[in-house]
Amino acid sequence: MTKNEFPKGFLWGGAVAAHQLEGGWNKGGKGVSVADVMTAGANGVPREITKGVIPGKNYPNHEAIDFYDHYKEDIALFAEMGFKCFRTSIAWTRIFPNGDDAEPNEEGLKFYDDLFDECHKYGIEPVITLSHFEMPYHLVEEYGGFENRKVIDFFVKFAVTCFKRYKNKVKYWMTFNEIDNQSAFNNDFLMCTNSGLLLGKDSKDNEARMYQAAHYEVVASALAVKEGHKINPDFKIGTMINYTPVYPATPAPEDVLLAQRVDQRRNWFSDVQVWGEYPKNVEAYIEREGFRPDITEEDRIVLKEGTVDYVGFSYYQSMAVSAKNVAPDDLDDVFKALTDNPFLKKSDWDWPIDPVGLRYSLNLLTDRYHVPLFIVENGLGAVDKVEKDGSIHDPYRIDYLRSHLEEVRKAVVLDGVDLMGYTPWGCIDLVSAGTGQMSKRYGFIYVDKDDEGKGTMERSRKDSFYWYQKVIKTNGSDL
Ligand code: P53
Repeated sequence: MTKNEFPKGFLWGGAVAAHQLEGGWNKGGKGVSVADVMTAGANGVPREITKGVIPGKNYPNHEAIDFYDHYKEDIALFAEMGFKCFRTSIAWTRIFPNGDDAEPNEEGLKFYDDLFDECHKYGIEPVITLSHFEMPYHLVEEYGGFENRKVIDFFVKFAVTCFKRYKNKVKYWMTFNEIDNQSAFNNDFLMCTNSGLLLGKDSKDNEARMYQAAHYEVVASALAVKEGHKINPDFKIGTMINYTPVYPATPAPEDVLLAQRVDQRRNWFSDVQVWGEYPKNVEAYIEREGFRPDITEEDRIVLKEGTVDYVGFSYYQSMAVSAKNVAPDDLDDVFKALTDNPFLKKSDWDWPIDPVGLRYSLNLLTDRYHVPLFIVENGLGAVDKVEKDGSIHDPYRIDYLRSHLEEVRKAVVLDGVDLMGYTPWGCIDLVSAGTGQMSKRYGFIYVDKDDEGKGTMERSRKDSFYWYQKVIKTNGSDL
């Protein structure tokens, strides 16, 4: 490896999630997922979660960018950029439309067979998230989502069905996308997408509900890992967390302690999934607060038996916390601790931009977990302008990705971090998860569609497309 090159076989690619690009929400026997009952929000305006699909409302995921009917064309463009891998998810509702169906839906299974075949045609390795904010809505209505132990079995059945069907087509898996997002237990969107929990206006005990649901989820994940390794011992099955390093606002010891506490509250999910047991601080907190009444000895054994092979994570930003907002011992909702970091610029959606934080995270996760890492999301949501001649100049996106990749390279080359690959988020423009907008774009490939759902759906290459093509071609030595 020369000084500036990434390791041989490094998995360069891009990342998406089924519900954010496929569309075809009711095609091919697909059932309604939680993403199908979320309306379009805006910058700072949360998405509404409706009770079922209500006619006349704007549900941007229903059509999304119609990857369902465009995937061949889109994968050809990924291949043109030189992708070695492509991260997407399997929409649970294409396989089990209601979640509790006795038999899987063959048409849904066939869709992913074709999609994976199309990837392999170009030597692109699929990297698959099993559950990326796409739980069958029926499981929410009928069972209360992951608050119900029965949902573990439904998830495991879904996972095993996929593992068996695609055992020769998919090697890299992740169980739940950003499983740690639910640490924001007062956030309607994140609780619904992570665990199928509906909070409601007068909802009490959100924190207790989260710890119970999340426990069932880590058990479900461990069972899936265990079964997956039996089906194909070569599978690499990872966790997937939204890693956001936590900085103390100042060197005041209370700030430092608070930063540690916030990190503990957010990042225990992957601790359990990598170590096979809960960290002491979480056990103590749960005990003290009386959360998570249902945990069995058998669960603890399963957690030990189903530890993950790698840590996949998204990286967008860092956070800073101040004990002026909340004392370390009074911390419950981590959002209360947040403060501005005056050293960082922000995106148009107010996400602090912190490339060095990515190097810091790669080192921290390596020291903490001793397993390979995989950056499965990173990127800048921005408004793009199409010029009269059809070109799209997005130097801000190139700058963002370049500055992050420079830090990644240092982590790999100088610090010895074992990194499997890099898949920037939304390699093709898609529906924003947080806001439901099309105008918050991440792609190298532009899709002609606006927030009202209007446009030709035509795909075109942005400047960043050619930049990323060069990055891959030179294995990261020319950023
Ligand atoms: P968007 C924030 C809010 C919702 C989902 O986000 C998130 C995050 C980021 O921490 O997680 C991931 O679309 C997620 C993707 C999502 C991406 O971030 O709100 O895994 O599904 O699209 C970017 O700009």
